[in-house]
Amino acid sequence: GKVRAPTHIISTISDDRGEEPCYAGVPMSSIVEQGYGVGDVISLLWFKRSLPRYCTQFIEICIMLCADHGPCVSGAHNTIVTARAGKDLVSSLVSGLLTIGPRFGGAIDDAARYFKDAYDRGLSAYEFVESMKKKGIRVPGIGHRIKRGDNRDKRVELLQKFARTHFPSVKYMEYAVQVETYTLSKANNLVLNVDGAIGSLFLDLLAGSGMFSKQEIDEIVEIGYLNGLFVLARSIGLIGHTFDQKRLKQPLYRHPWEDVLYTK
Ligand code: Q5B
Repeated sequence: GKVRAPTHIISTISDDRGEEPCYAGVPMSSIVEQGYGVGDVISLLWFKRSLPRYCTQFIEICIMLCADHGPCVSGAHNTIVTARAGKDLVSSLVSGLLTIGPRFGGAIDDAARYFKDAYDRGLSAYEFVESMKKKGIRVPGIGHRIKRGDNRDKRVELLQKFARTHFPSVKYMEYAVQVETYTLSKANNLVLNVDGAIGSLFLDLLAGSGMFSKQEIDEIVEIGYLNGLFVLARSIGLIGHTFDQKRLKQPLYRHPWEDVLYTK
């Protein structure tokens, strides 16, 4: 009989060999003709399944809300400096993307991991926060440079409002709110931030939609899919900042001496 040569790559999310490309088995014509959106495409290519409308809408809201947060955040700053150094679009974009990490925008996966672990183990907010403090770990998804207890992040409120209206359960998000209530009693800047809101609410989406087994949820949380939402979203804004600087013909950036503390 025929002997199949071993392949060097295994791929399960898309196929371009036929008359039209397919995402997780769904042909491109269906995607276009049935009015799929970006949330549906993310569902197919990341989660390999079609998710209910409220889930894809939630994904799209995350993308829209995280697309940009002004020129002063780490990512936009890097992109602006790079664009002003005369670099091309891709260089300017990746220079901004490279700042995404545990402090800036890339705390979503860890927020999901820690909130899930603490909630599933039945820890009170007090026990969770104090145990993190003992380990010297900042609570991912908590804290912001400019948002405060008396100046909440509107993005977080919008995500919470949507989920409270459409999700079957928001138990992880309510737990994150309990954590926030406790951290706010310690310091006014320790609010639930956009990373923490998305991390906790995505746990609710995974657990409440009935579309994922327990094993699949554990794998998604362990691999860390969710920072991808911020990376994807913020790319939109970083590309915008690149075009903005080029359009404005901004010169090479040099940081002013007065803003540096020169010391021995
Ligand atoms: N403290 C975000 O810190 C920030 C604590 C904490 C316990 C915490 C910090 C943090 C976890 C990571 C996280 C996502 C670095 C943030 C984002 C997207 C963005 C960005 C934008 C956008 C801010 C002062 C005191 C210290 C600390 C304590 C702080 N955070 N304790 N758990 N989580 N959070 N990142 O203001 O006793 O004085 O030593 O790492 O979730 O990135 O808009 O800017 O869309 O672009 O620099 O929204 O919270 O505060 O470092 O001076 O700390 O609070 O231990 O205590 P700050 P620090 P002490 S959303």
